Amino acid sequence: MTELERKIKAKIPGADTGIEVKKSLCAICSPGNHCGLDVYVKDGKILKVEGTPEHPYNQGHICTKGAMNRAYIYRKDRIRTPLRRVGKRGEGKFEPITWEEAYAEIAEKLNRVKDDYGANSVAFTTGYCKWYRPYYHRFVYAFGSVNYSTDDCTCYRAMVLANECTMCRAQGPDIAHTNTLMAWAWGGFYSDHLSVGEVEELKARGGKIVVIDSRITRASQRFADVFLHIRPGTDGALALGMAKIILDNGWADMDFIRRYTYGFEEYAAYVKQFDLERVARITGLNLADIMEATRLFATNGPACCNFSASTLTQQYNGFQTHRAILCLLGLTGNIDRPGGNIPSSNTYLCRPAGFKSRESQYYMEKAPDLTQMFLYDKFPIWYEYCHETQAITLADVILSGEPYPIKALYGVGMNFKMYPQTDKLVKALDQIDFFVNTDLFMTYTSKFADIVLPCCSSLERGEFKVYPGGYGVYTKPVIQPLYESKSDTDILCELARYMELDDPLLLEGYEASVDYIMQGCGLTVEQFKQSDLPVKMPNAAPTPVGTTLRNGFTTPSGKFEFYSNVVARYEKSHGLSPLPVYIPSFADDPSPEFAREYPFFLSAGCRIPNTLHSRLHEVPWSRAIRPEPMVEIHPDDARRLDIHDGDLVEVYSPSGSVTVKAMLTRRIHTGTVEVAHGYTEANISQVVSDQHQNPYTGFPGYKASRCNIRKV
Ligand SMILES: Nc1nc2c(c(=O)[nH]1)N[C@H]1C(S)=C(S)[C@@H](COP(=O)(O)OP(=O)(O)OC[C@H]3O[C@@H](n4cnc5c(=O)[nH]c(N)nc54)[C@H](O)[C@@H]3O)O[C@H]1N2
Ligand SMILES: Nc1nc2c(c(=O)[nH]1)N[C@H]1C(S)=C(S)[C@@H](COP(=O)(O)OP(=O)(O)OC[C@H]3O[C@@H](n4cnc5c(=O)[nH]c(N)nc54)[C@H](O)[C@@H]3O)O[C@H]1N2
Ligand SMILES: [Mo]
Repeated sequence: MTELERKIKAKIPGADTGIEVKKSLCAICSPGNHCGLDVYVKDGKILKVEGTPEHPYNQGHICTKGAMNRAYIYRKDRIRTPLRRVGKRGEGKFEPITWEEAYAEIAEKLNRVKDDYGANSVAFTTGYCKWYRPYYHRFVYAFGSVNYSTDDCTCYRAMVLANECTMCRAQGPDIAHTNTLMAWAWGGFYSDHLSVGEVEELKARGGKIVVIDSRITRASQRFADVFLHIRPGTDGALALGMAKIILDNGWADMDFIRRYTYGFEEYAAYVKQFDLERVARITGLNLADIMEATRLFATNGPACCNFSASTLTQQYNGFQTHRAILCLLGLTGNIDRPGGNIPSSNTYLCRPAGFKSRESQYYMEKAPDLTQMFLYDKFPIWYEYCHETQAITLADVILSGEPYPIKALYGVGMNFKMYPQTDKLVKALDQIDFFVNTDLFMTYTSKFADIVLPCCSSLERGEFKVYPGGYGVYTKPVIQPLYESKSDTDILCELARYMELDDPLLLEGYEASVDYIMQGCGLTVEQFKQSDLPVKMPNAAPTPVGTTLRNGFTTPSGKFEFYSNVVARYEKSHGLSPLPVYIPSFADDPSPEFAREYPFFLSAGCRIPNTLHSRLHEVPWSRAIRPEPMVEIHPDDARRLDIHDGDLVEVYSPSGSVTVKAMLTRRIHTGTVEVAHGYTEANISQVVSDQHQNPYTGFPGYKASRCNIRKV
């Protein structure tokens, strides 16, 4: 009996079941997780999934979403064949076509736009899915267009830009060796389940935890020694106020500041404005709590802080809020030392794994003239560091035809609902001649496409993935792709052949590209495929703590920059500030009339445990947990507006509205409302203006934008 058979027998006693347990990974949620899965398969069908106990990363754990893999993969709206639109855009009428017809038509149309208008007139974009990105990026550059964009235009990248302008690209908290954690806008229980374990351990060994959140959460209730229940969008003021307290009390690490930092004098002078009373007024917190949180952080070190992948940066002041928080770590010397925040380098797909790959070289060697990206002049910090178009204002670019017409749009997992003021983008589509989308499901967005291509899920394909600790894995399909679906990289490769792209490596396919990217790491795709589980890379060598302090930061001064030399270049031209300033979340429209008409602050998309963005709302199991989209309202506001639990309420702004049921809760502040995102029947992104953008990064203000509510 094989080990596998023994395992099945142990789990299903007495059975000669014909069931095989195969290894794969769950790609439903962020690339930061991608937990190992044991998939039970019989007759080519998935029966159920469990976490893989011997997987080095998740060690058997999976979350609510991971447990839904089977229901997700067998969603009723899986696309079965390539489709050509026969009805109006959005109507959902299609005819099935063959892959050959689809490729031929796409190749012909895209190459025609390139001939008539130039390659940049085809915009390429992708949603949240990450696994095919380097391959897709190179595909776009091989075609000759600079217009490659991803969900980075609203997620993660702004935090990375703030890191880069302050210290280095990637960094993270060393919770295993810390004494105090600042859990700042940390949604671990819902958004990052594997991060909870080490916080539990910190608590168990007597460490201190400060939770700073705009709602009462499971983390605030379970972990907080001090809980700062802050008003949304005011975190920058809190961070600067904490800096003043640290300086006034002599808690700053002056030795660290002298040796490793730049611009301290200017920063210290600026934070003087943030006295405790003013900060308490702005944030809605009480003085004693702010004092106590600051004391713990500054005197019970080493201390560290999680990073907020999107929440704190999806705000008008987001970039500077993240910088202000980093500056607290610099001020107390909690950088690149055990228990502080440690610089790291990403290996592949935003994951640090302790070895280097040639990921960016792989696509950058084909890059066209990047200064031709649209909005190049508008968000200089973005374009300083990022090799992608900031796509949030895609609708404006299409509608204005500036700086050049966009005639075709090629989407891979594109989801309009990710974009603020979604209807504007939908309207802009009228001016696009040709739109292709690739997805597993017939989504709201795909209904607008001229050609829809069916891709398959992670359990139906092979993909490469790295994990912390020096691991890499190349998965094998556990079932055949359903219907006529294919893996995204196979689709792109076959299309590249039809388009006659001049790129032999790309035409060789995904595996050859992975080999190119991982060259020098010690293993090839063929060798990875020998193992069902992640294998340790022979050449993995984690960077020791303290290396960055020794070698210097990646800023222009080589120091930790309180005063950013890169931002300073755009101070006069763009009105940007080199210091981590606090600007209220409605500085772009501070008029009293606007505040009167739209008195509520909206959080448009707090994470909920039963879905990832739009992906699981259509899975019945997930719907059963939360059958309808809801707006959360504080009971005091509800009483004033005569709103009761379950009443229909319109949430609106000048940009749009949704009508949803009210859910009364004391977890949030009065004057704020929260609506989860990704629902087709109530798309909250619609209510957020696409012009309400962070001036440094272009990120939309999904958190703390203004709205009003009324009973309908
Ligand atoms: N209102 C609001 N909007 C937001 C946010 C918010 O908080 N509030 N958050 C922003 C953030 S942080 C992010 S990351 C984005 C997420 O943005 P989205 O891109 O909207 O994320 P998803 O809905 O997960 O995925 C998009 C599409 O990819 C498809 N898909 C899944 N797997 C695959 C695959 O393997 N291949 C292909 N081709 N397609 C696949 C899914 O079916 C789905 O239709 O949303 C942003 N938009
Ligand atoms: N279940 C689930 N998990 C996900 C996702 C998902 O859609 N569903 N999406 C994935 C993606 S793409 C991302 S980017 C991450 C995001 O992951 P997180 O950053 O964890 O996202 P949120 O849960 O929106 O926000 C975290 C916490 O910040 C709080 N918060 C909101 N506004 C403010 C504010 O102004 N100040 C402060 N101090 N706190 C605030 C929220 O109440 C919440 O408790 O999640 C990933 N994981
Ligand atoms: Mo995200």
